[in-house]
Amino acid sequence: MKDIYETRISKEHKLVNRQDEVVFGGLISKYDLDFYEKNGYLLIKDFFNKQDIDAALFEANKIKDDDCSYKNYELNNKKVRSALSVHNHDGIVQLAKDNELHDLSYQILGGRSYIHQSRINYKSDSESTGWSWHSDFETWHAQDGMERMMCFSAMIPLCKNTVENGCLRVIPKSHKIYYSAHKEDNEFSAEHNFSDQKEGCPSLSVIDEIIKKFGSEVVDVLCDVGDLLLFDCNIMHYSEANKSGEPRTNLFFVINSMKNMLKKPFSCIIERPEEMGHRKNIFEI
Ligand code: 6CS
Ligand code: FE
Repeated sequence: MKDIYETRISKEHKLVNRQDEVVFGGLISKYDLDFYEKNGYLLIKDFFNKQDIDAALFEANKIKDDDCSYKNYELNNKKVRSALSVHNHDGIVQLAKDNELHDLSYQILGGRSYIHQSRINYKSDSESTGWSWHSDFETWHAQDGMERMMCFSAMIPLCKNTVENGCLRVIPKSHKIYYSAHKEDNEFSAEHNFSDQKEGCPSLSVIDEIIKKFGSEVVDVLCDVGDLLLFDCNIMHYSEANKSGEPRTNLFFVINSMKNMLKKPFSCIIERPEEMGHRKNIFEI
């Protein structure tokens, strides 16, 4: 079958139109899914109660220092960058089971869904690095075998997100175009790409082209504790390092449609570890 989101195959990159809906269940909702459909993200204020978020932050700090969780490390100083497959932990699982979040997922994806990836990103101090410009979907397609764009991230800030501490930055509307990446001369390991993405990232001139194409500006997504940020799997985003002097911790559930469960990676020989893209341990939403 033809791969409609081919990437990392040819020497040249391409920008191609998205072939999938953004909201599969219709736009009538008490939340502004019309905004989500058009812009590729939606910040919902005061979605969770603060005690639940405090419990999740407490657990996130415990996970950072435990010996059993799967973690990814900063390349320069070997400090913990992310912990993966965290959704079954006490203090976190109740957020993954939140009924309102489940209703939203059903509405966006038009049916049943599951957690493709859950992670905590720790930007602990000034030495923790940000993330380069990318579309998550490009990575998940190439490296995990996610075929279609029927997936989104639910980001739950466990700390306030500010410009100084490296909040997420997005290009509104960019989820409607797909960056089909050029093939790099070298292949990097799953771990290396997670710590410092070397494959699939567009150059700054491509980013400028996308910004001009949509007449958008880069938006700093400022969040408070209790907020929920939804963003489409294909929105172009990045984030800066944390320059605030205080740690900044965010929790993510990546929610994929049951109709879109992983196939073989589309542009990579070896499947990534289970913790980076669930195939066996399916947590239904
Ligand atoms: O490789 C991944 O799955 C992760 N990497 C990036 C750059 N974005 C999101 C994702 O969790
Ligand atoms: Fe990302």
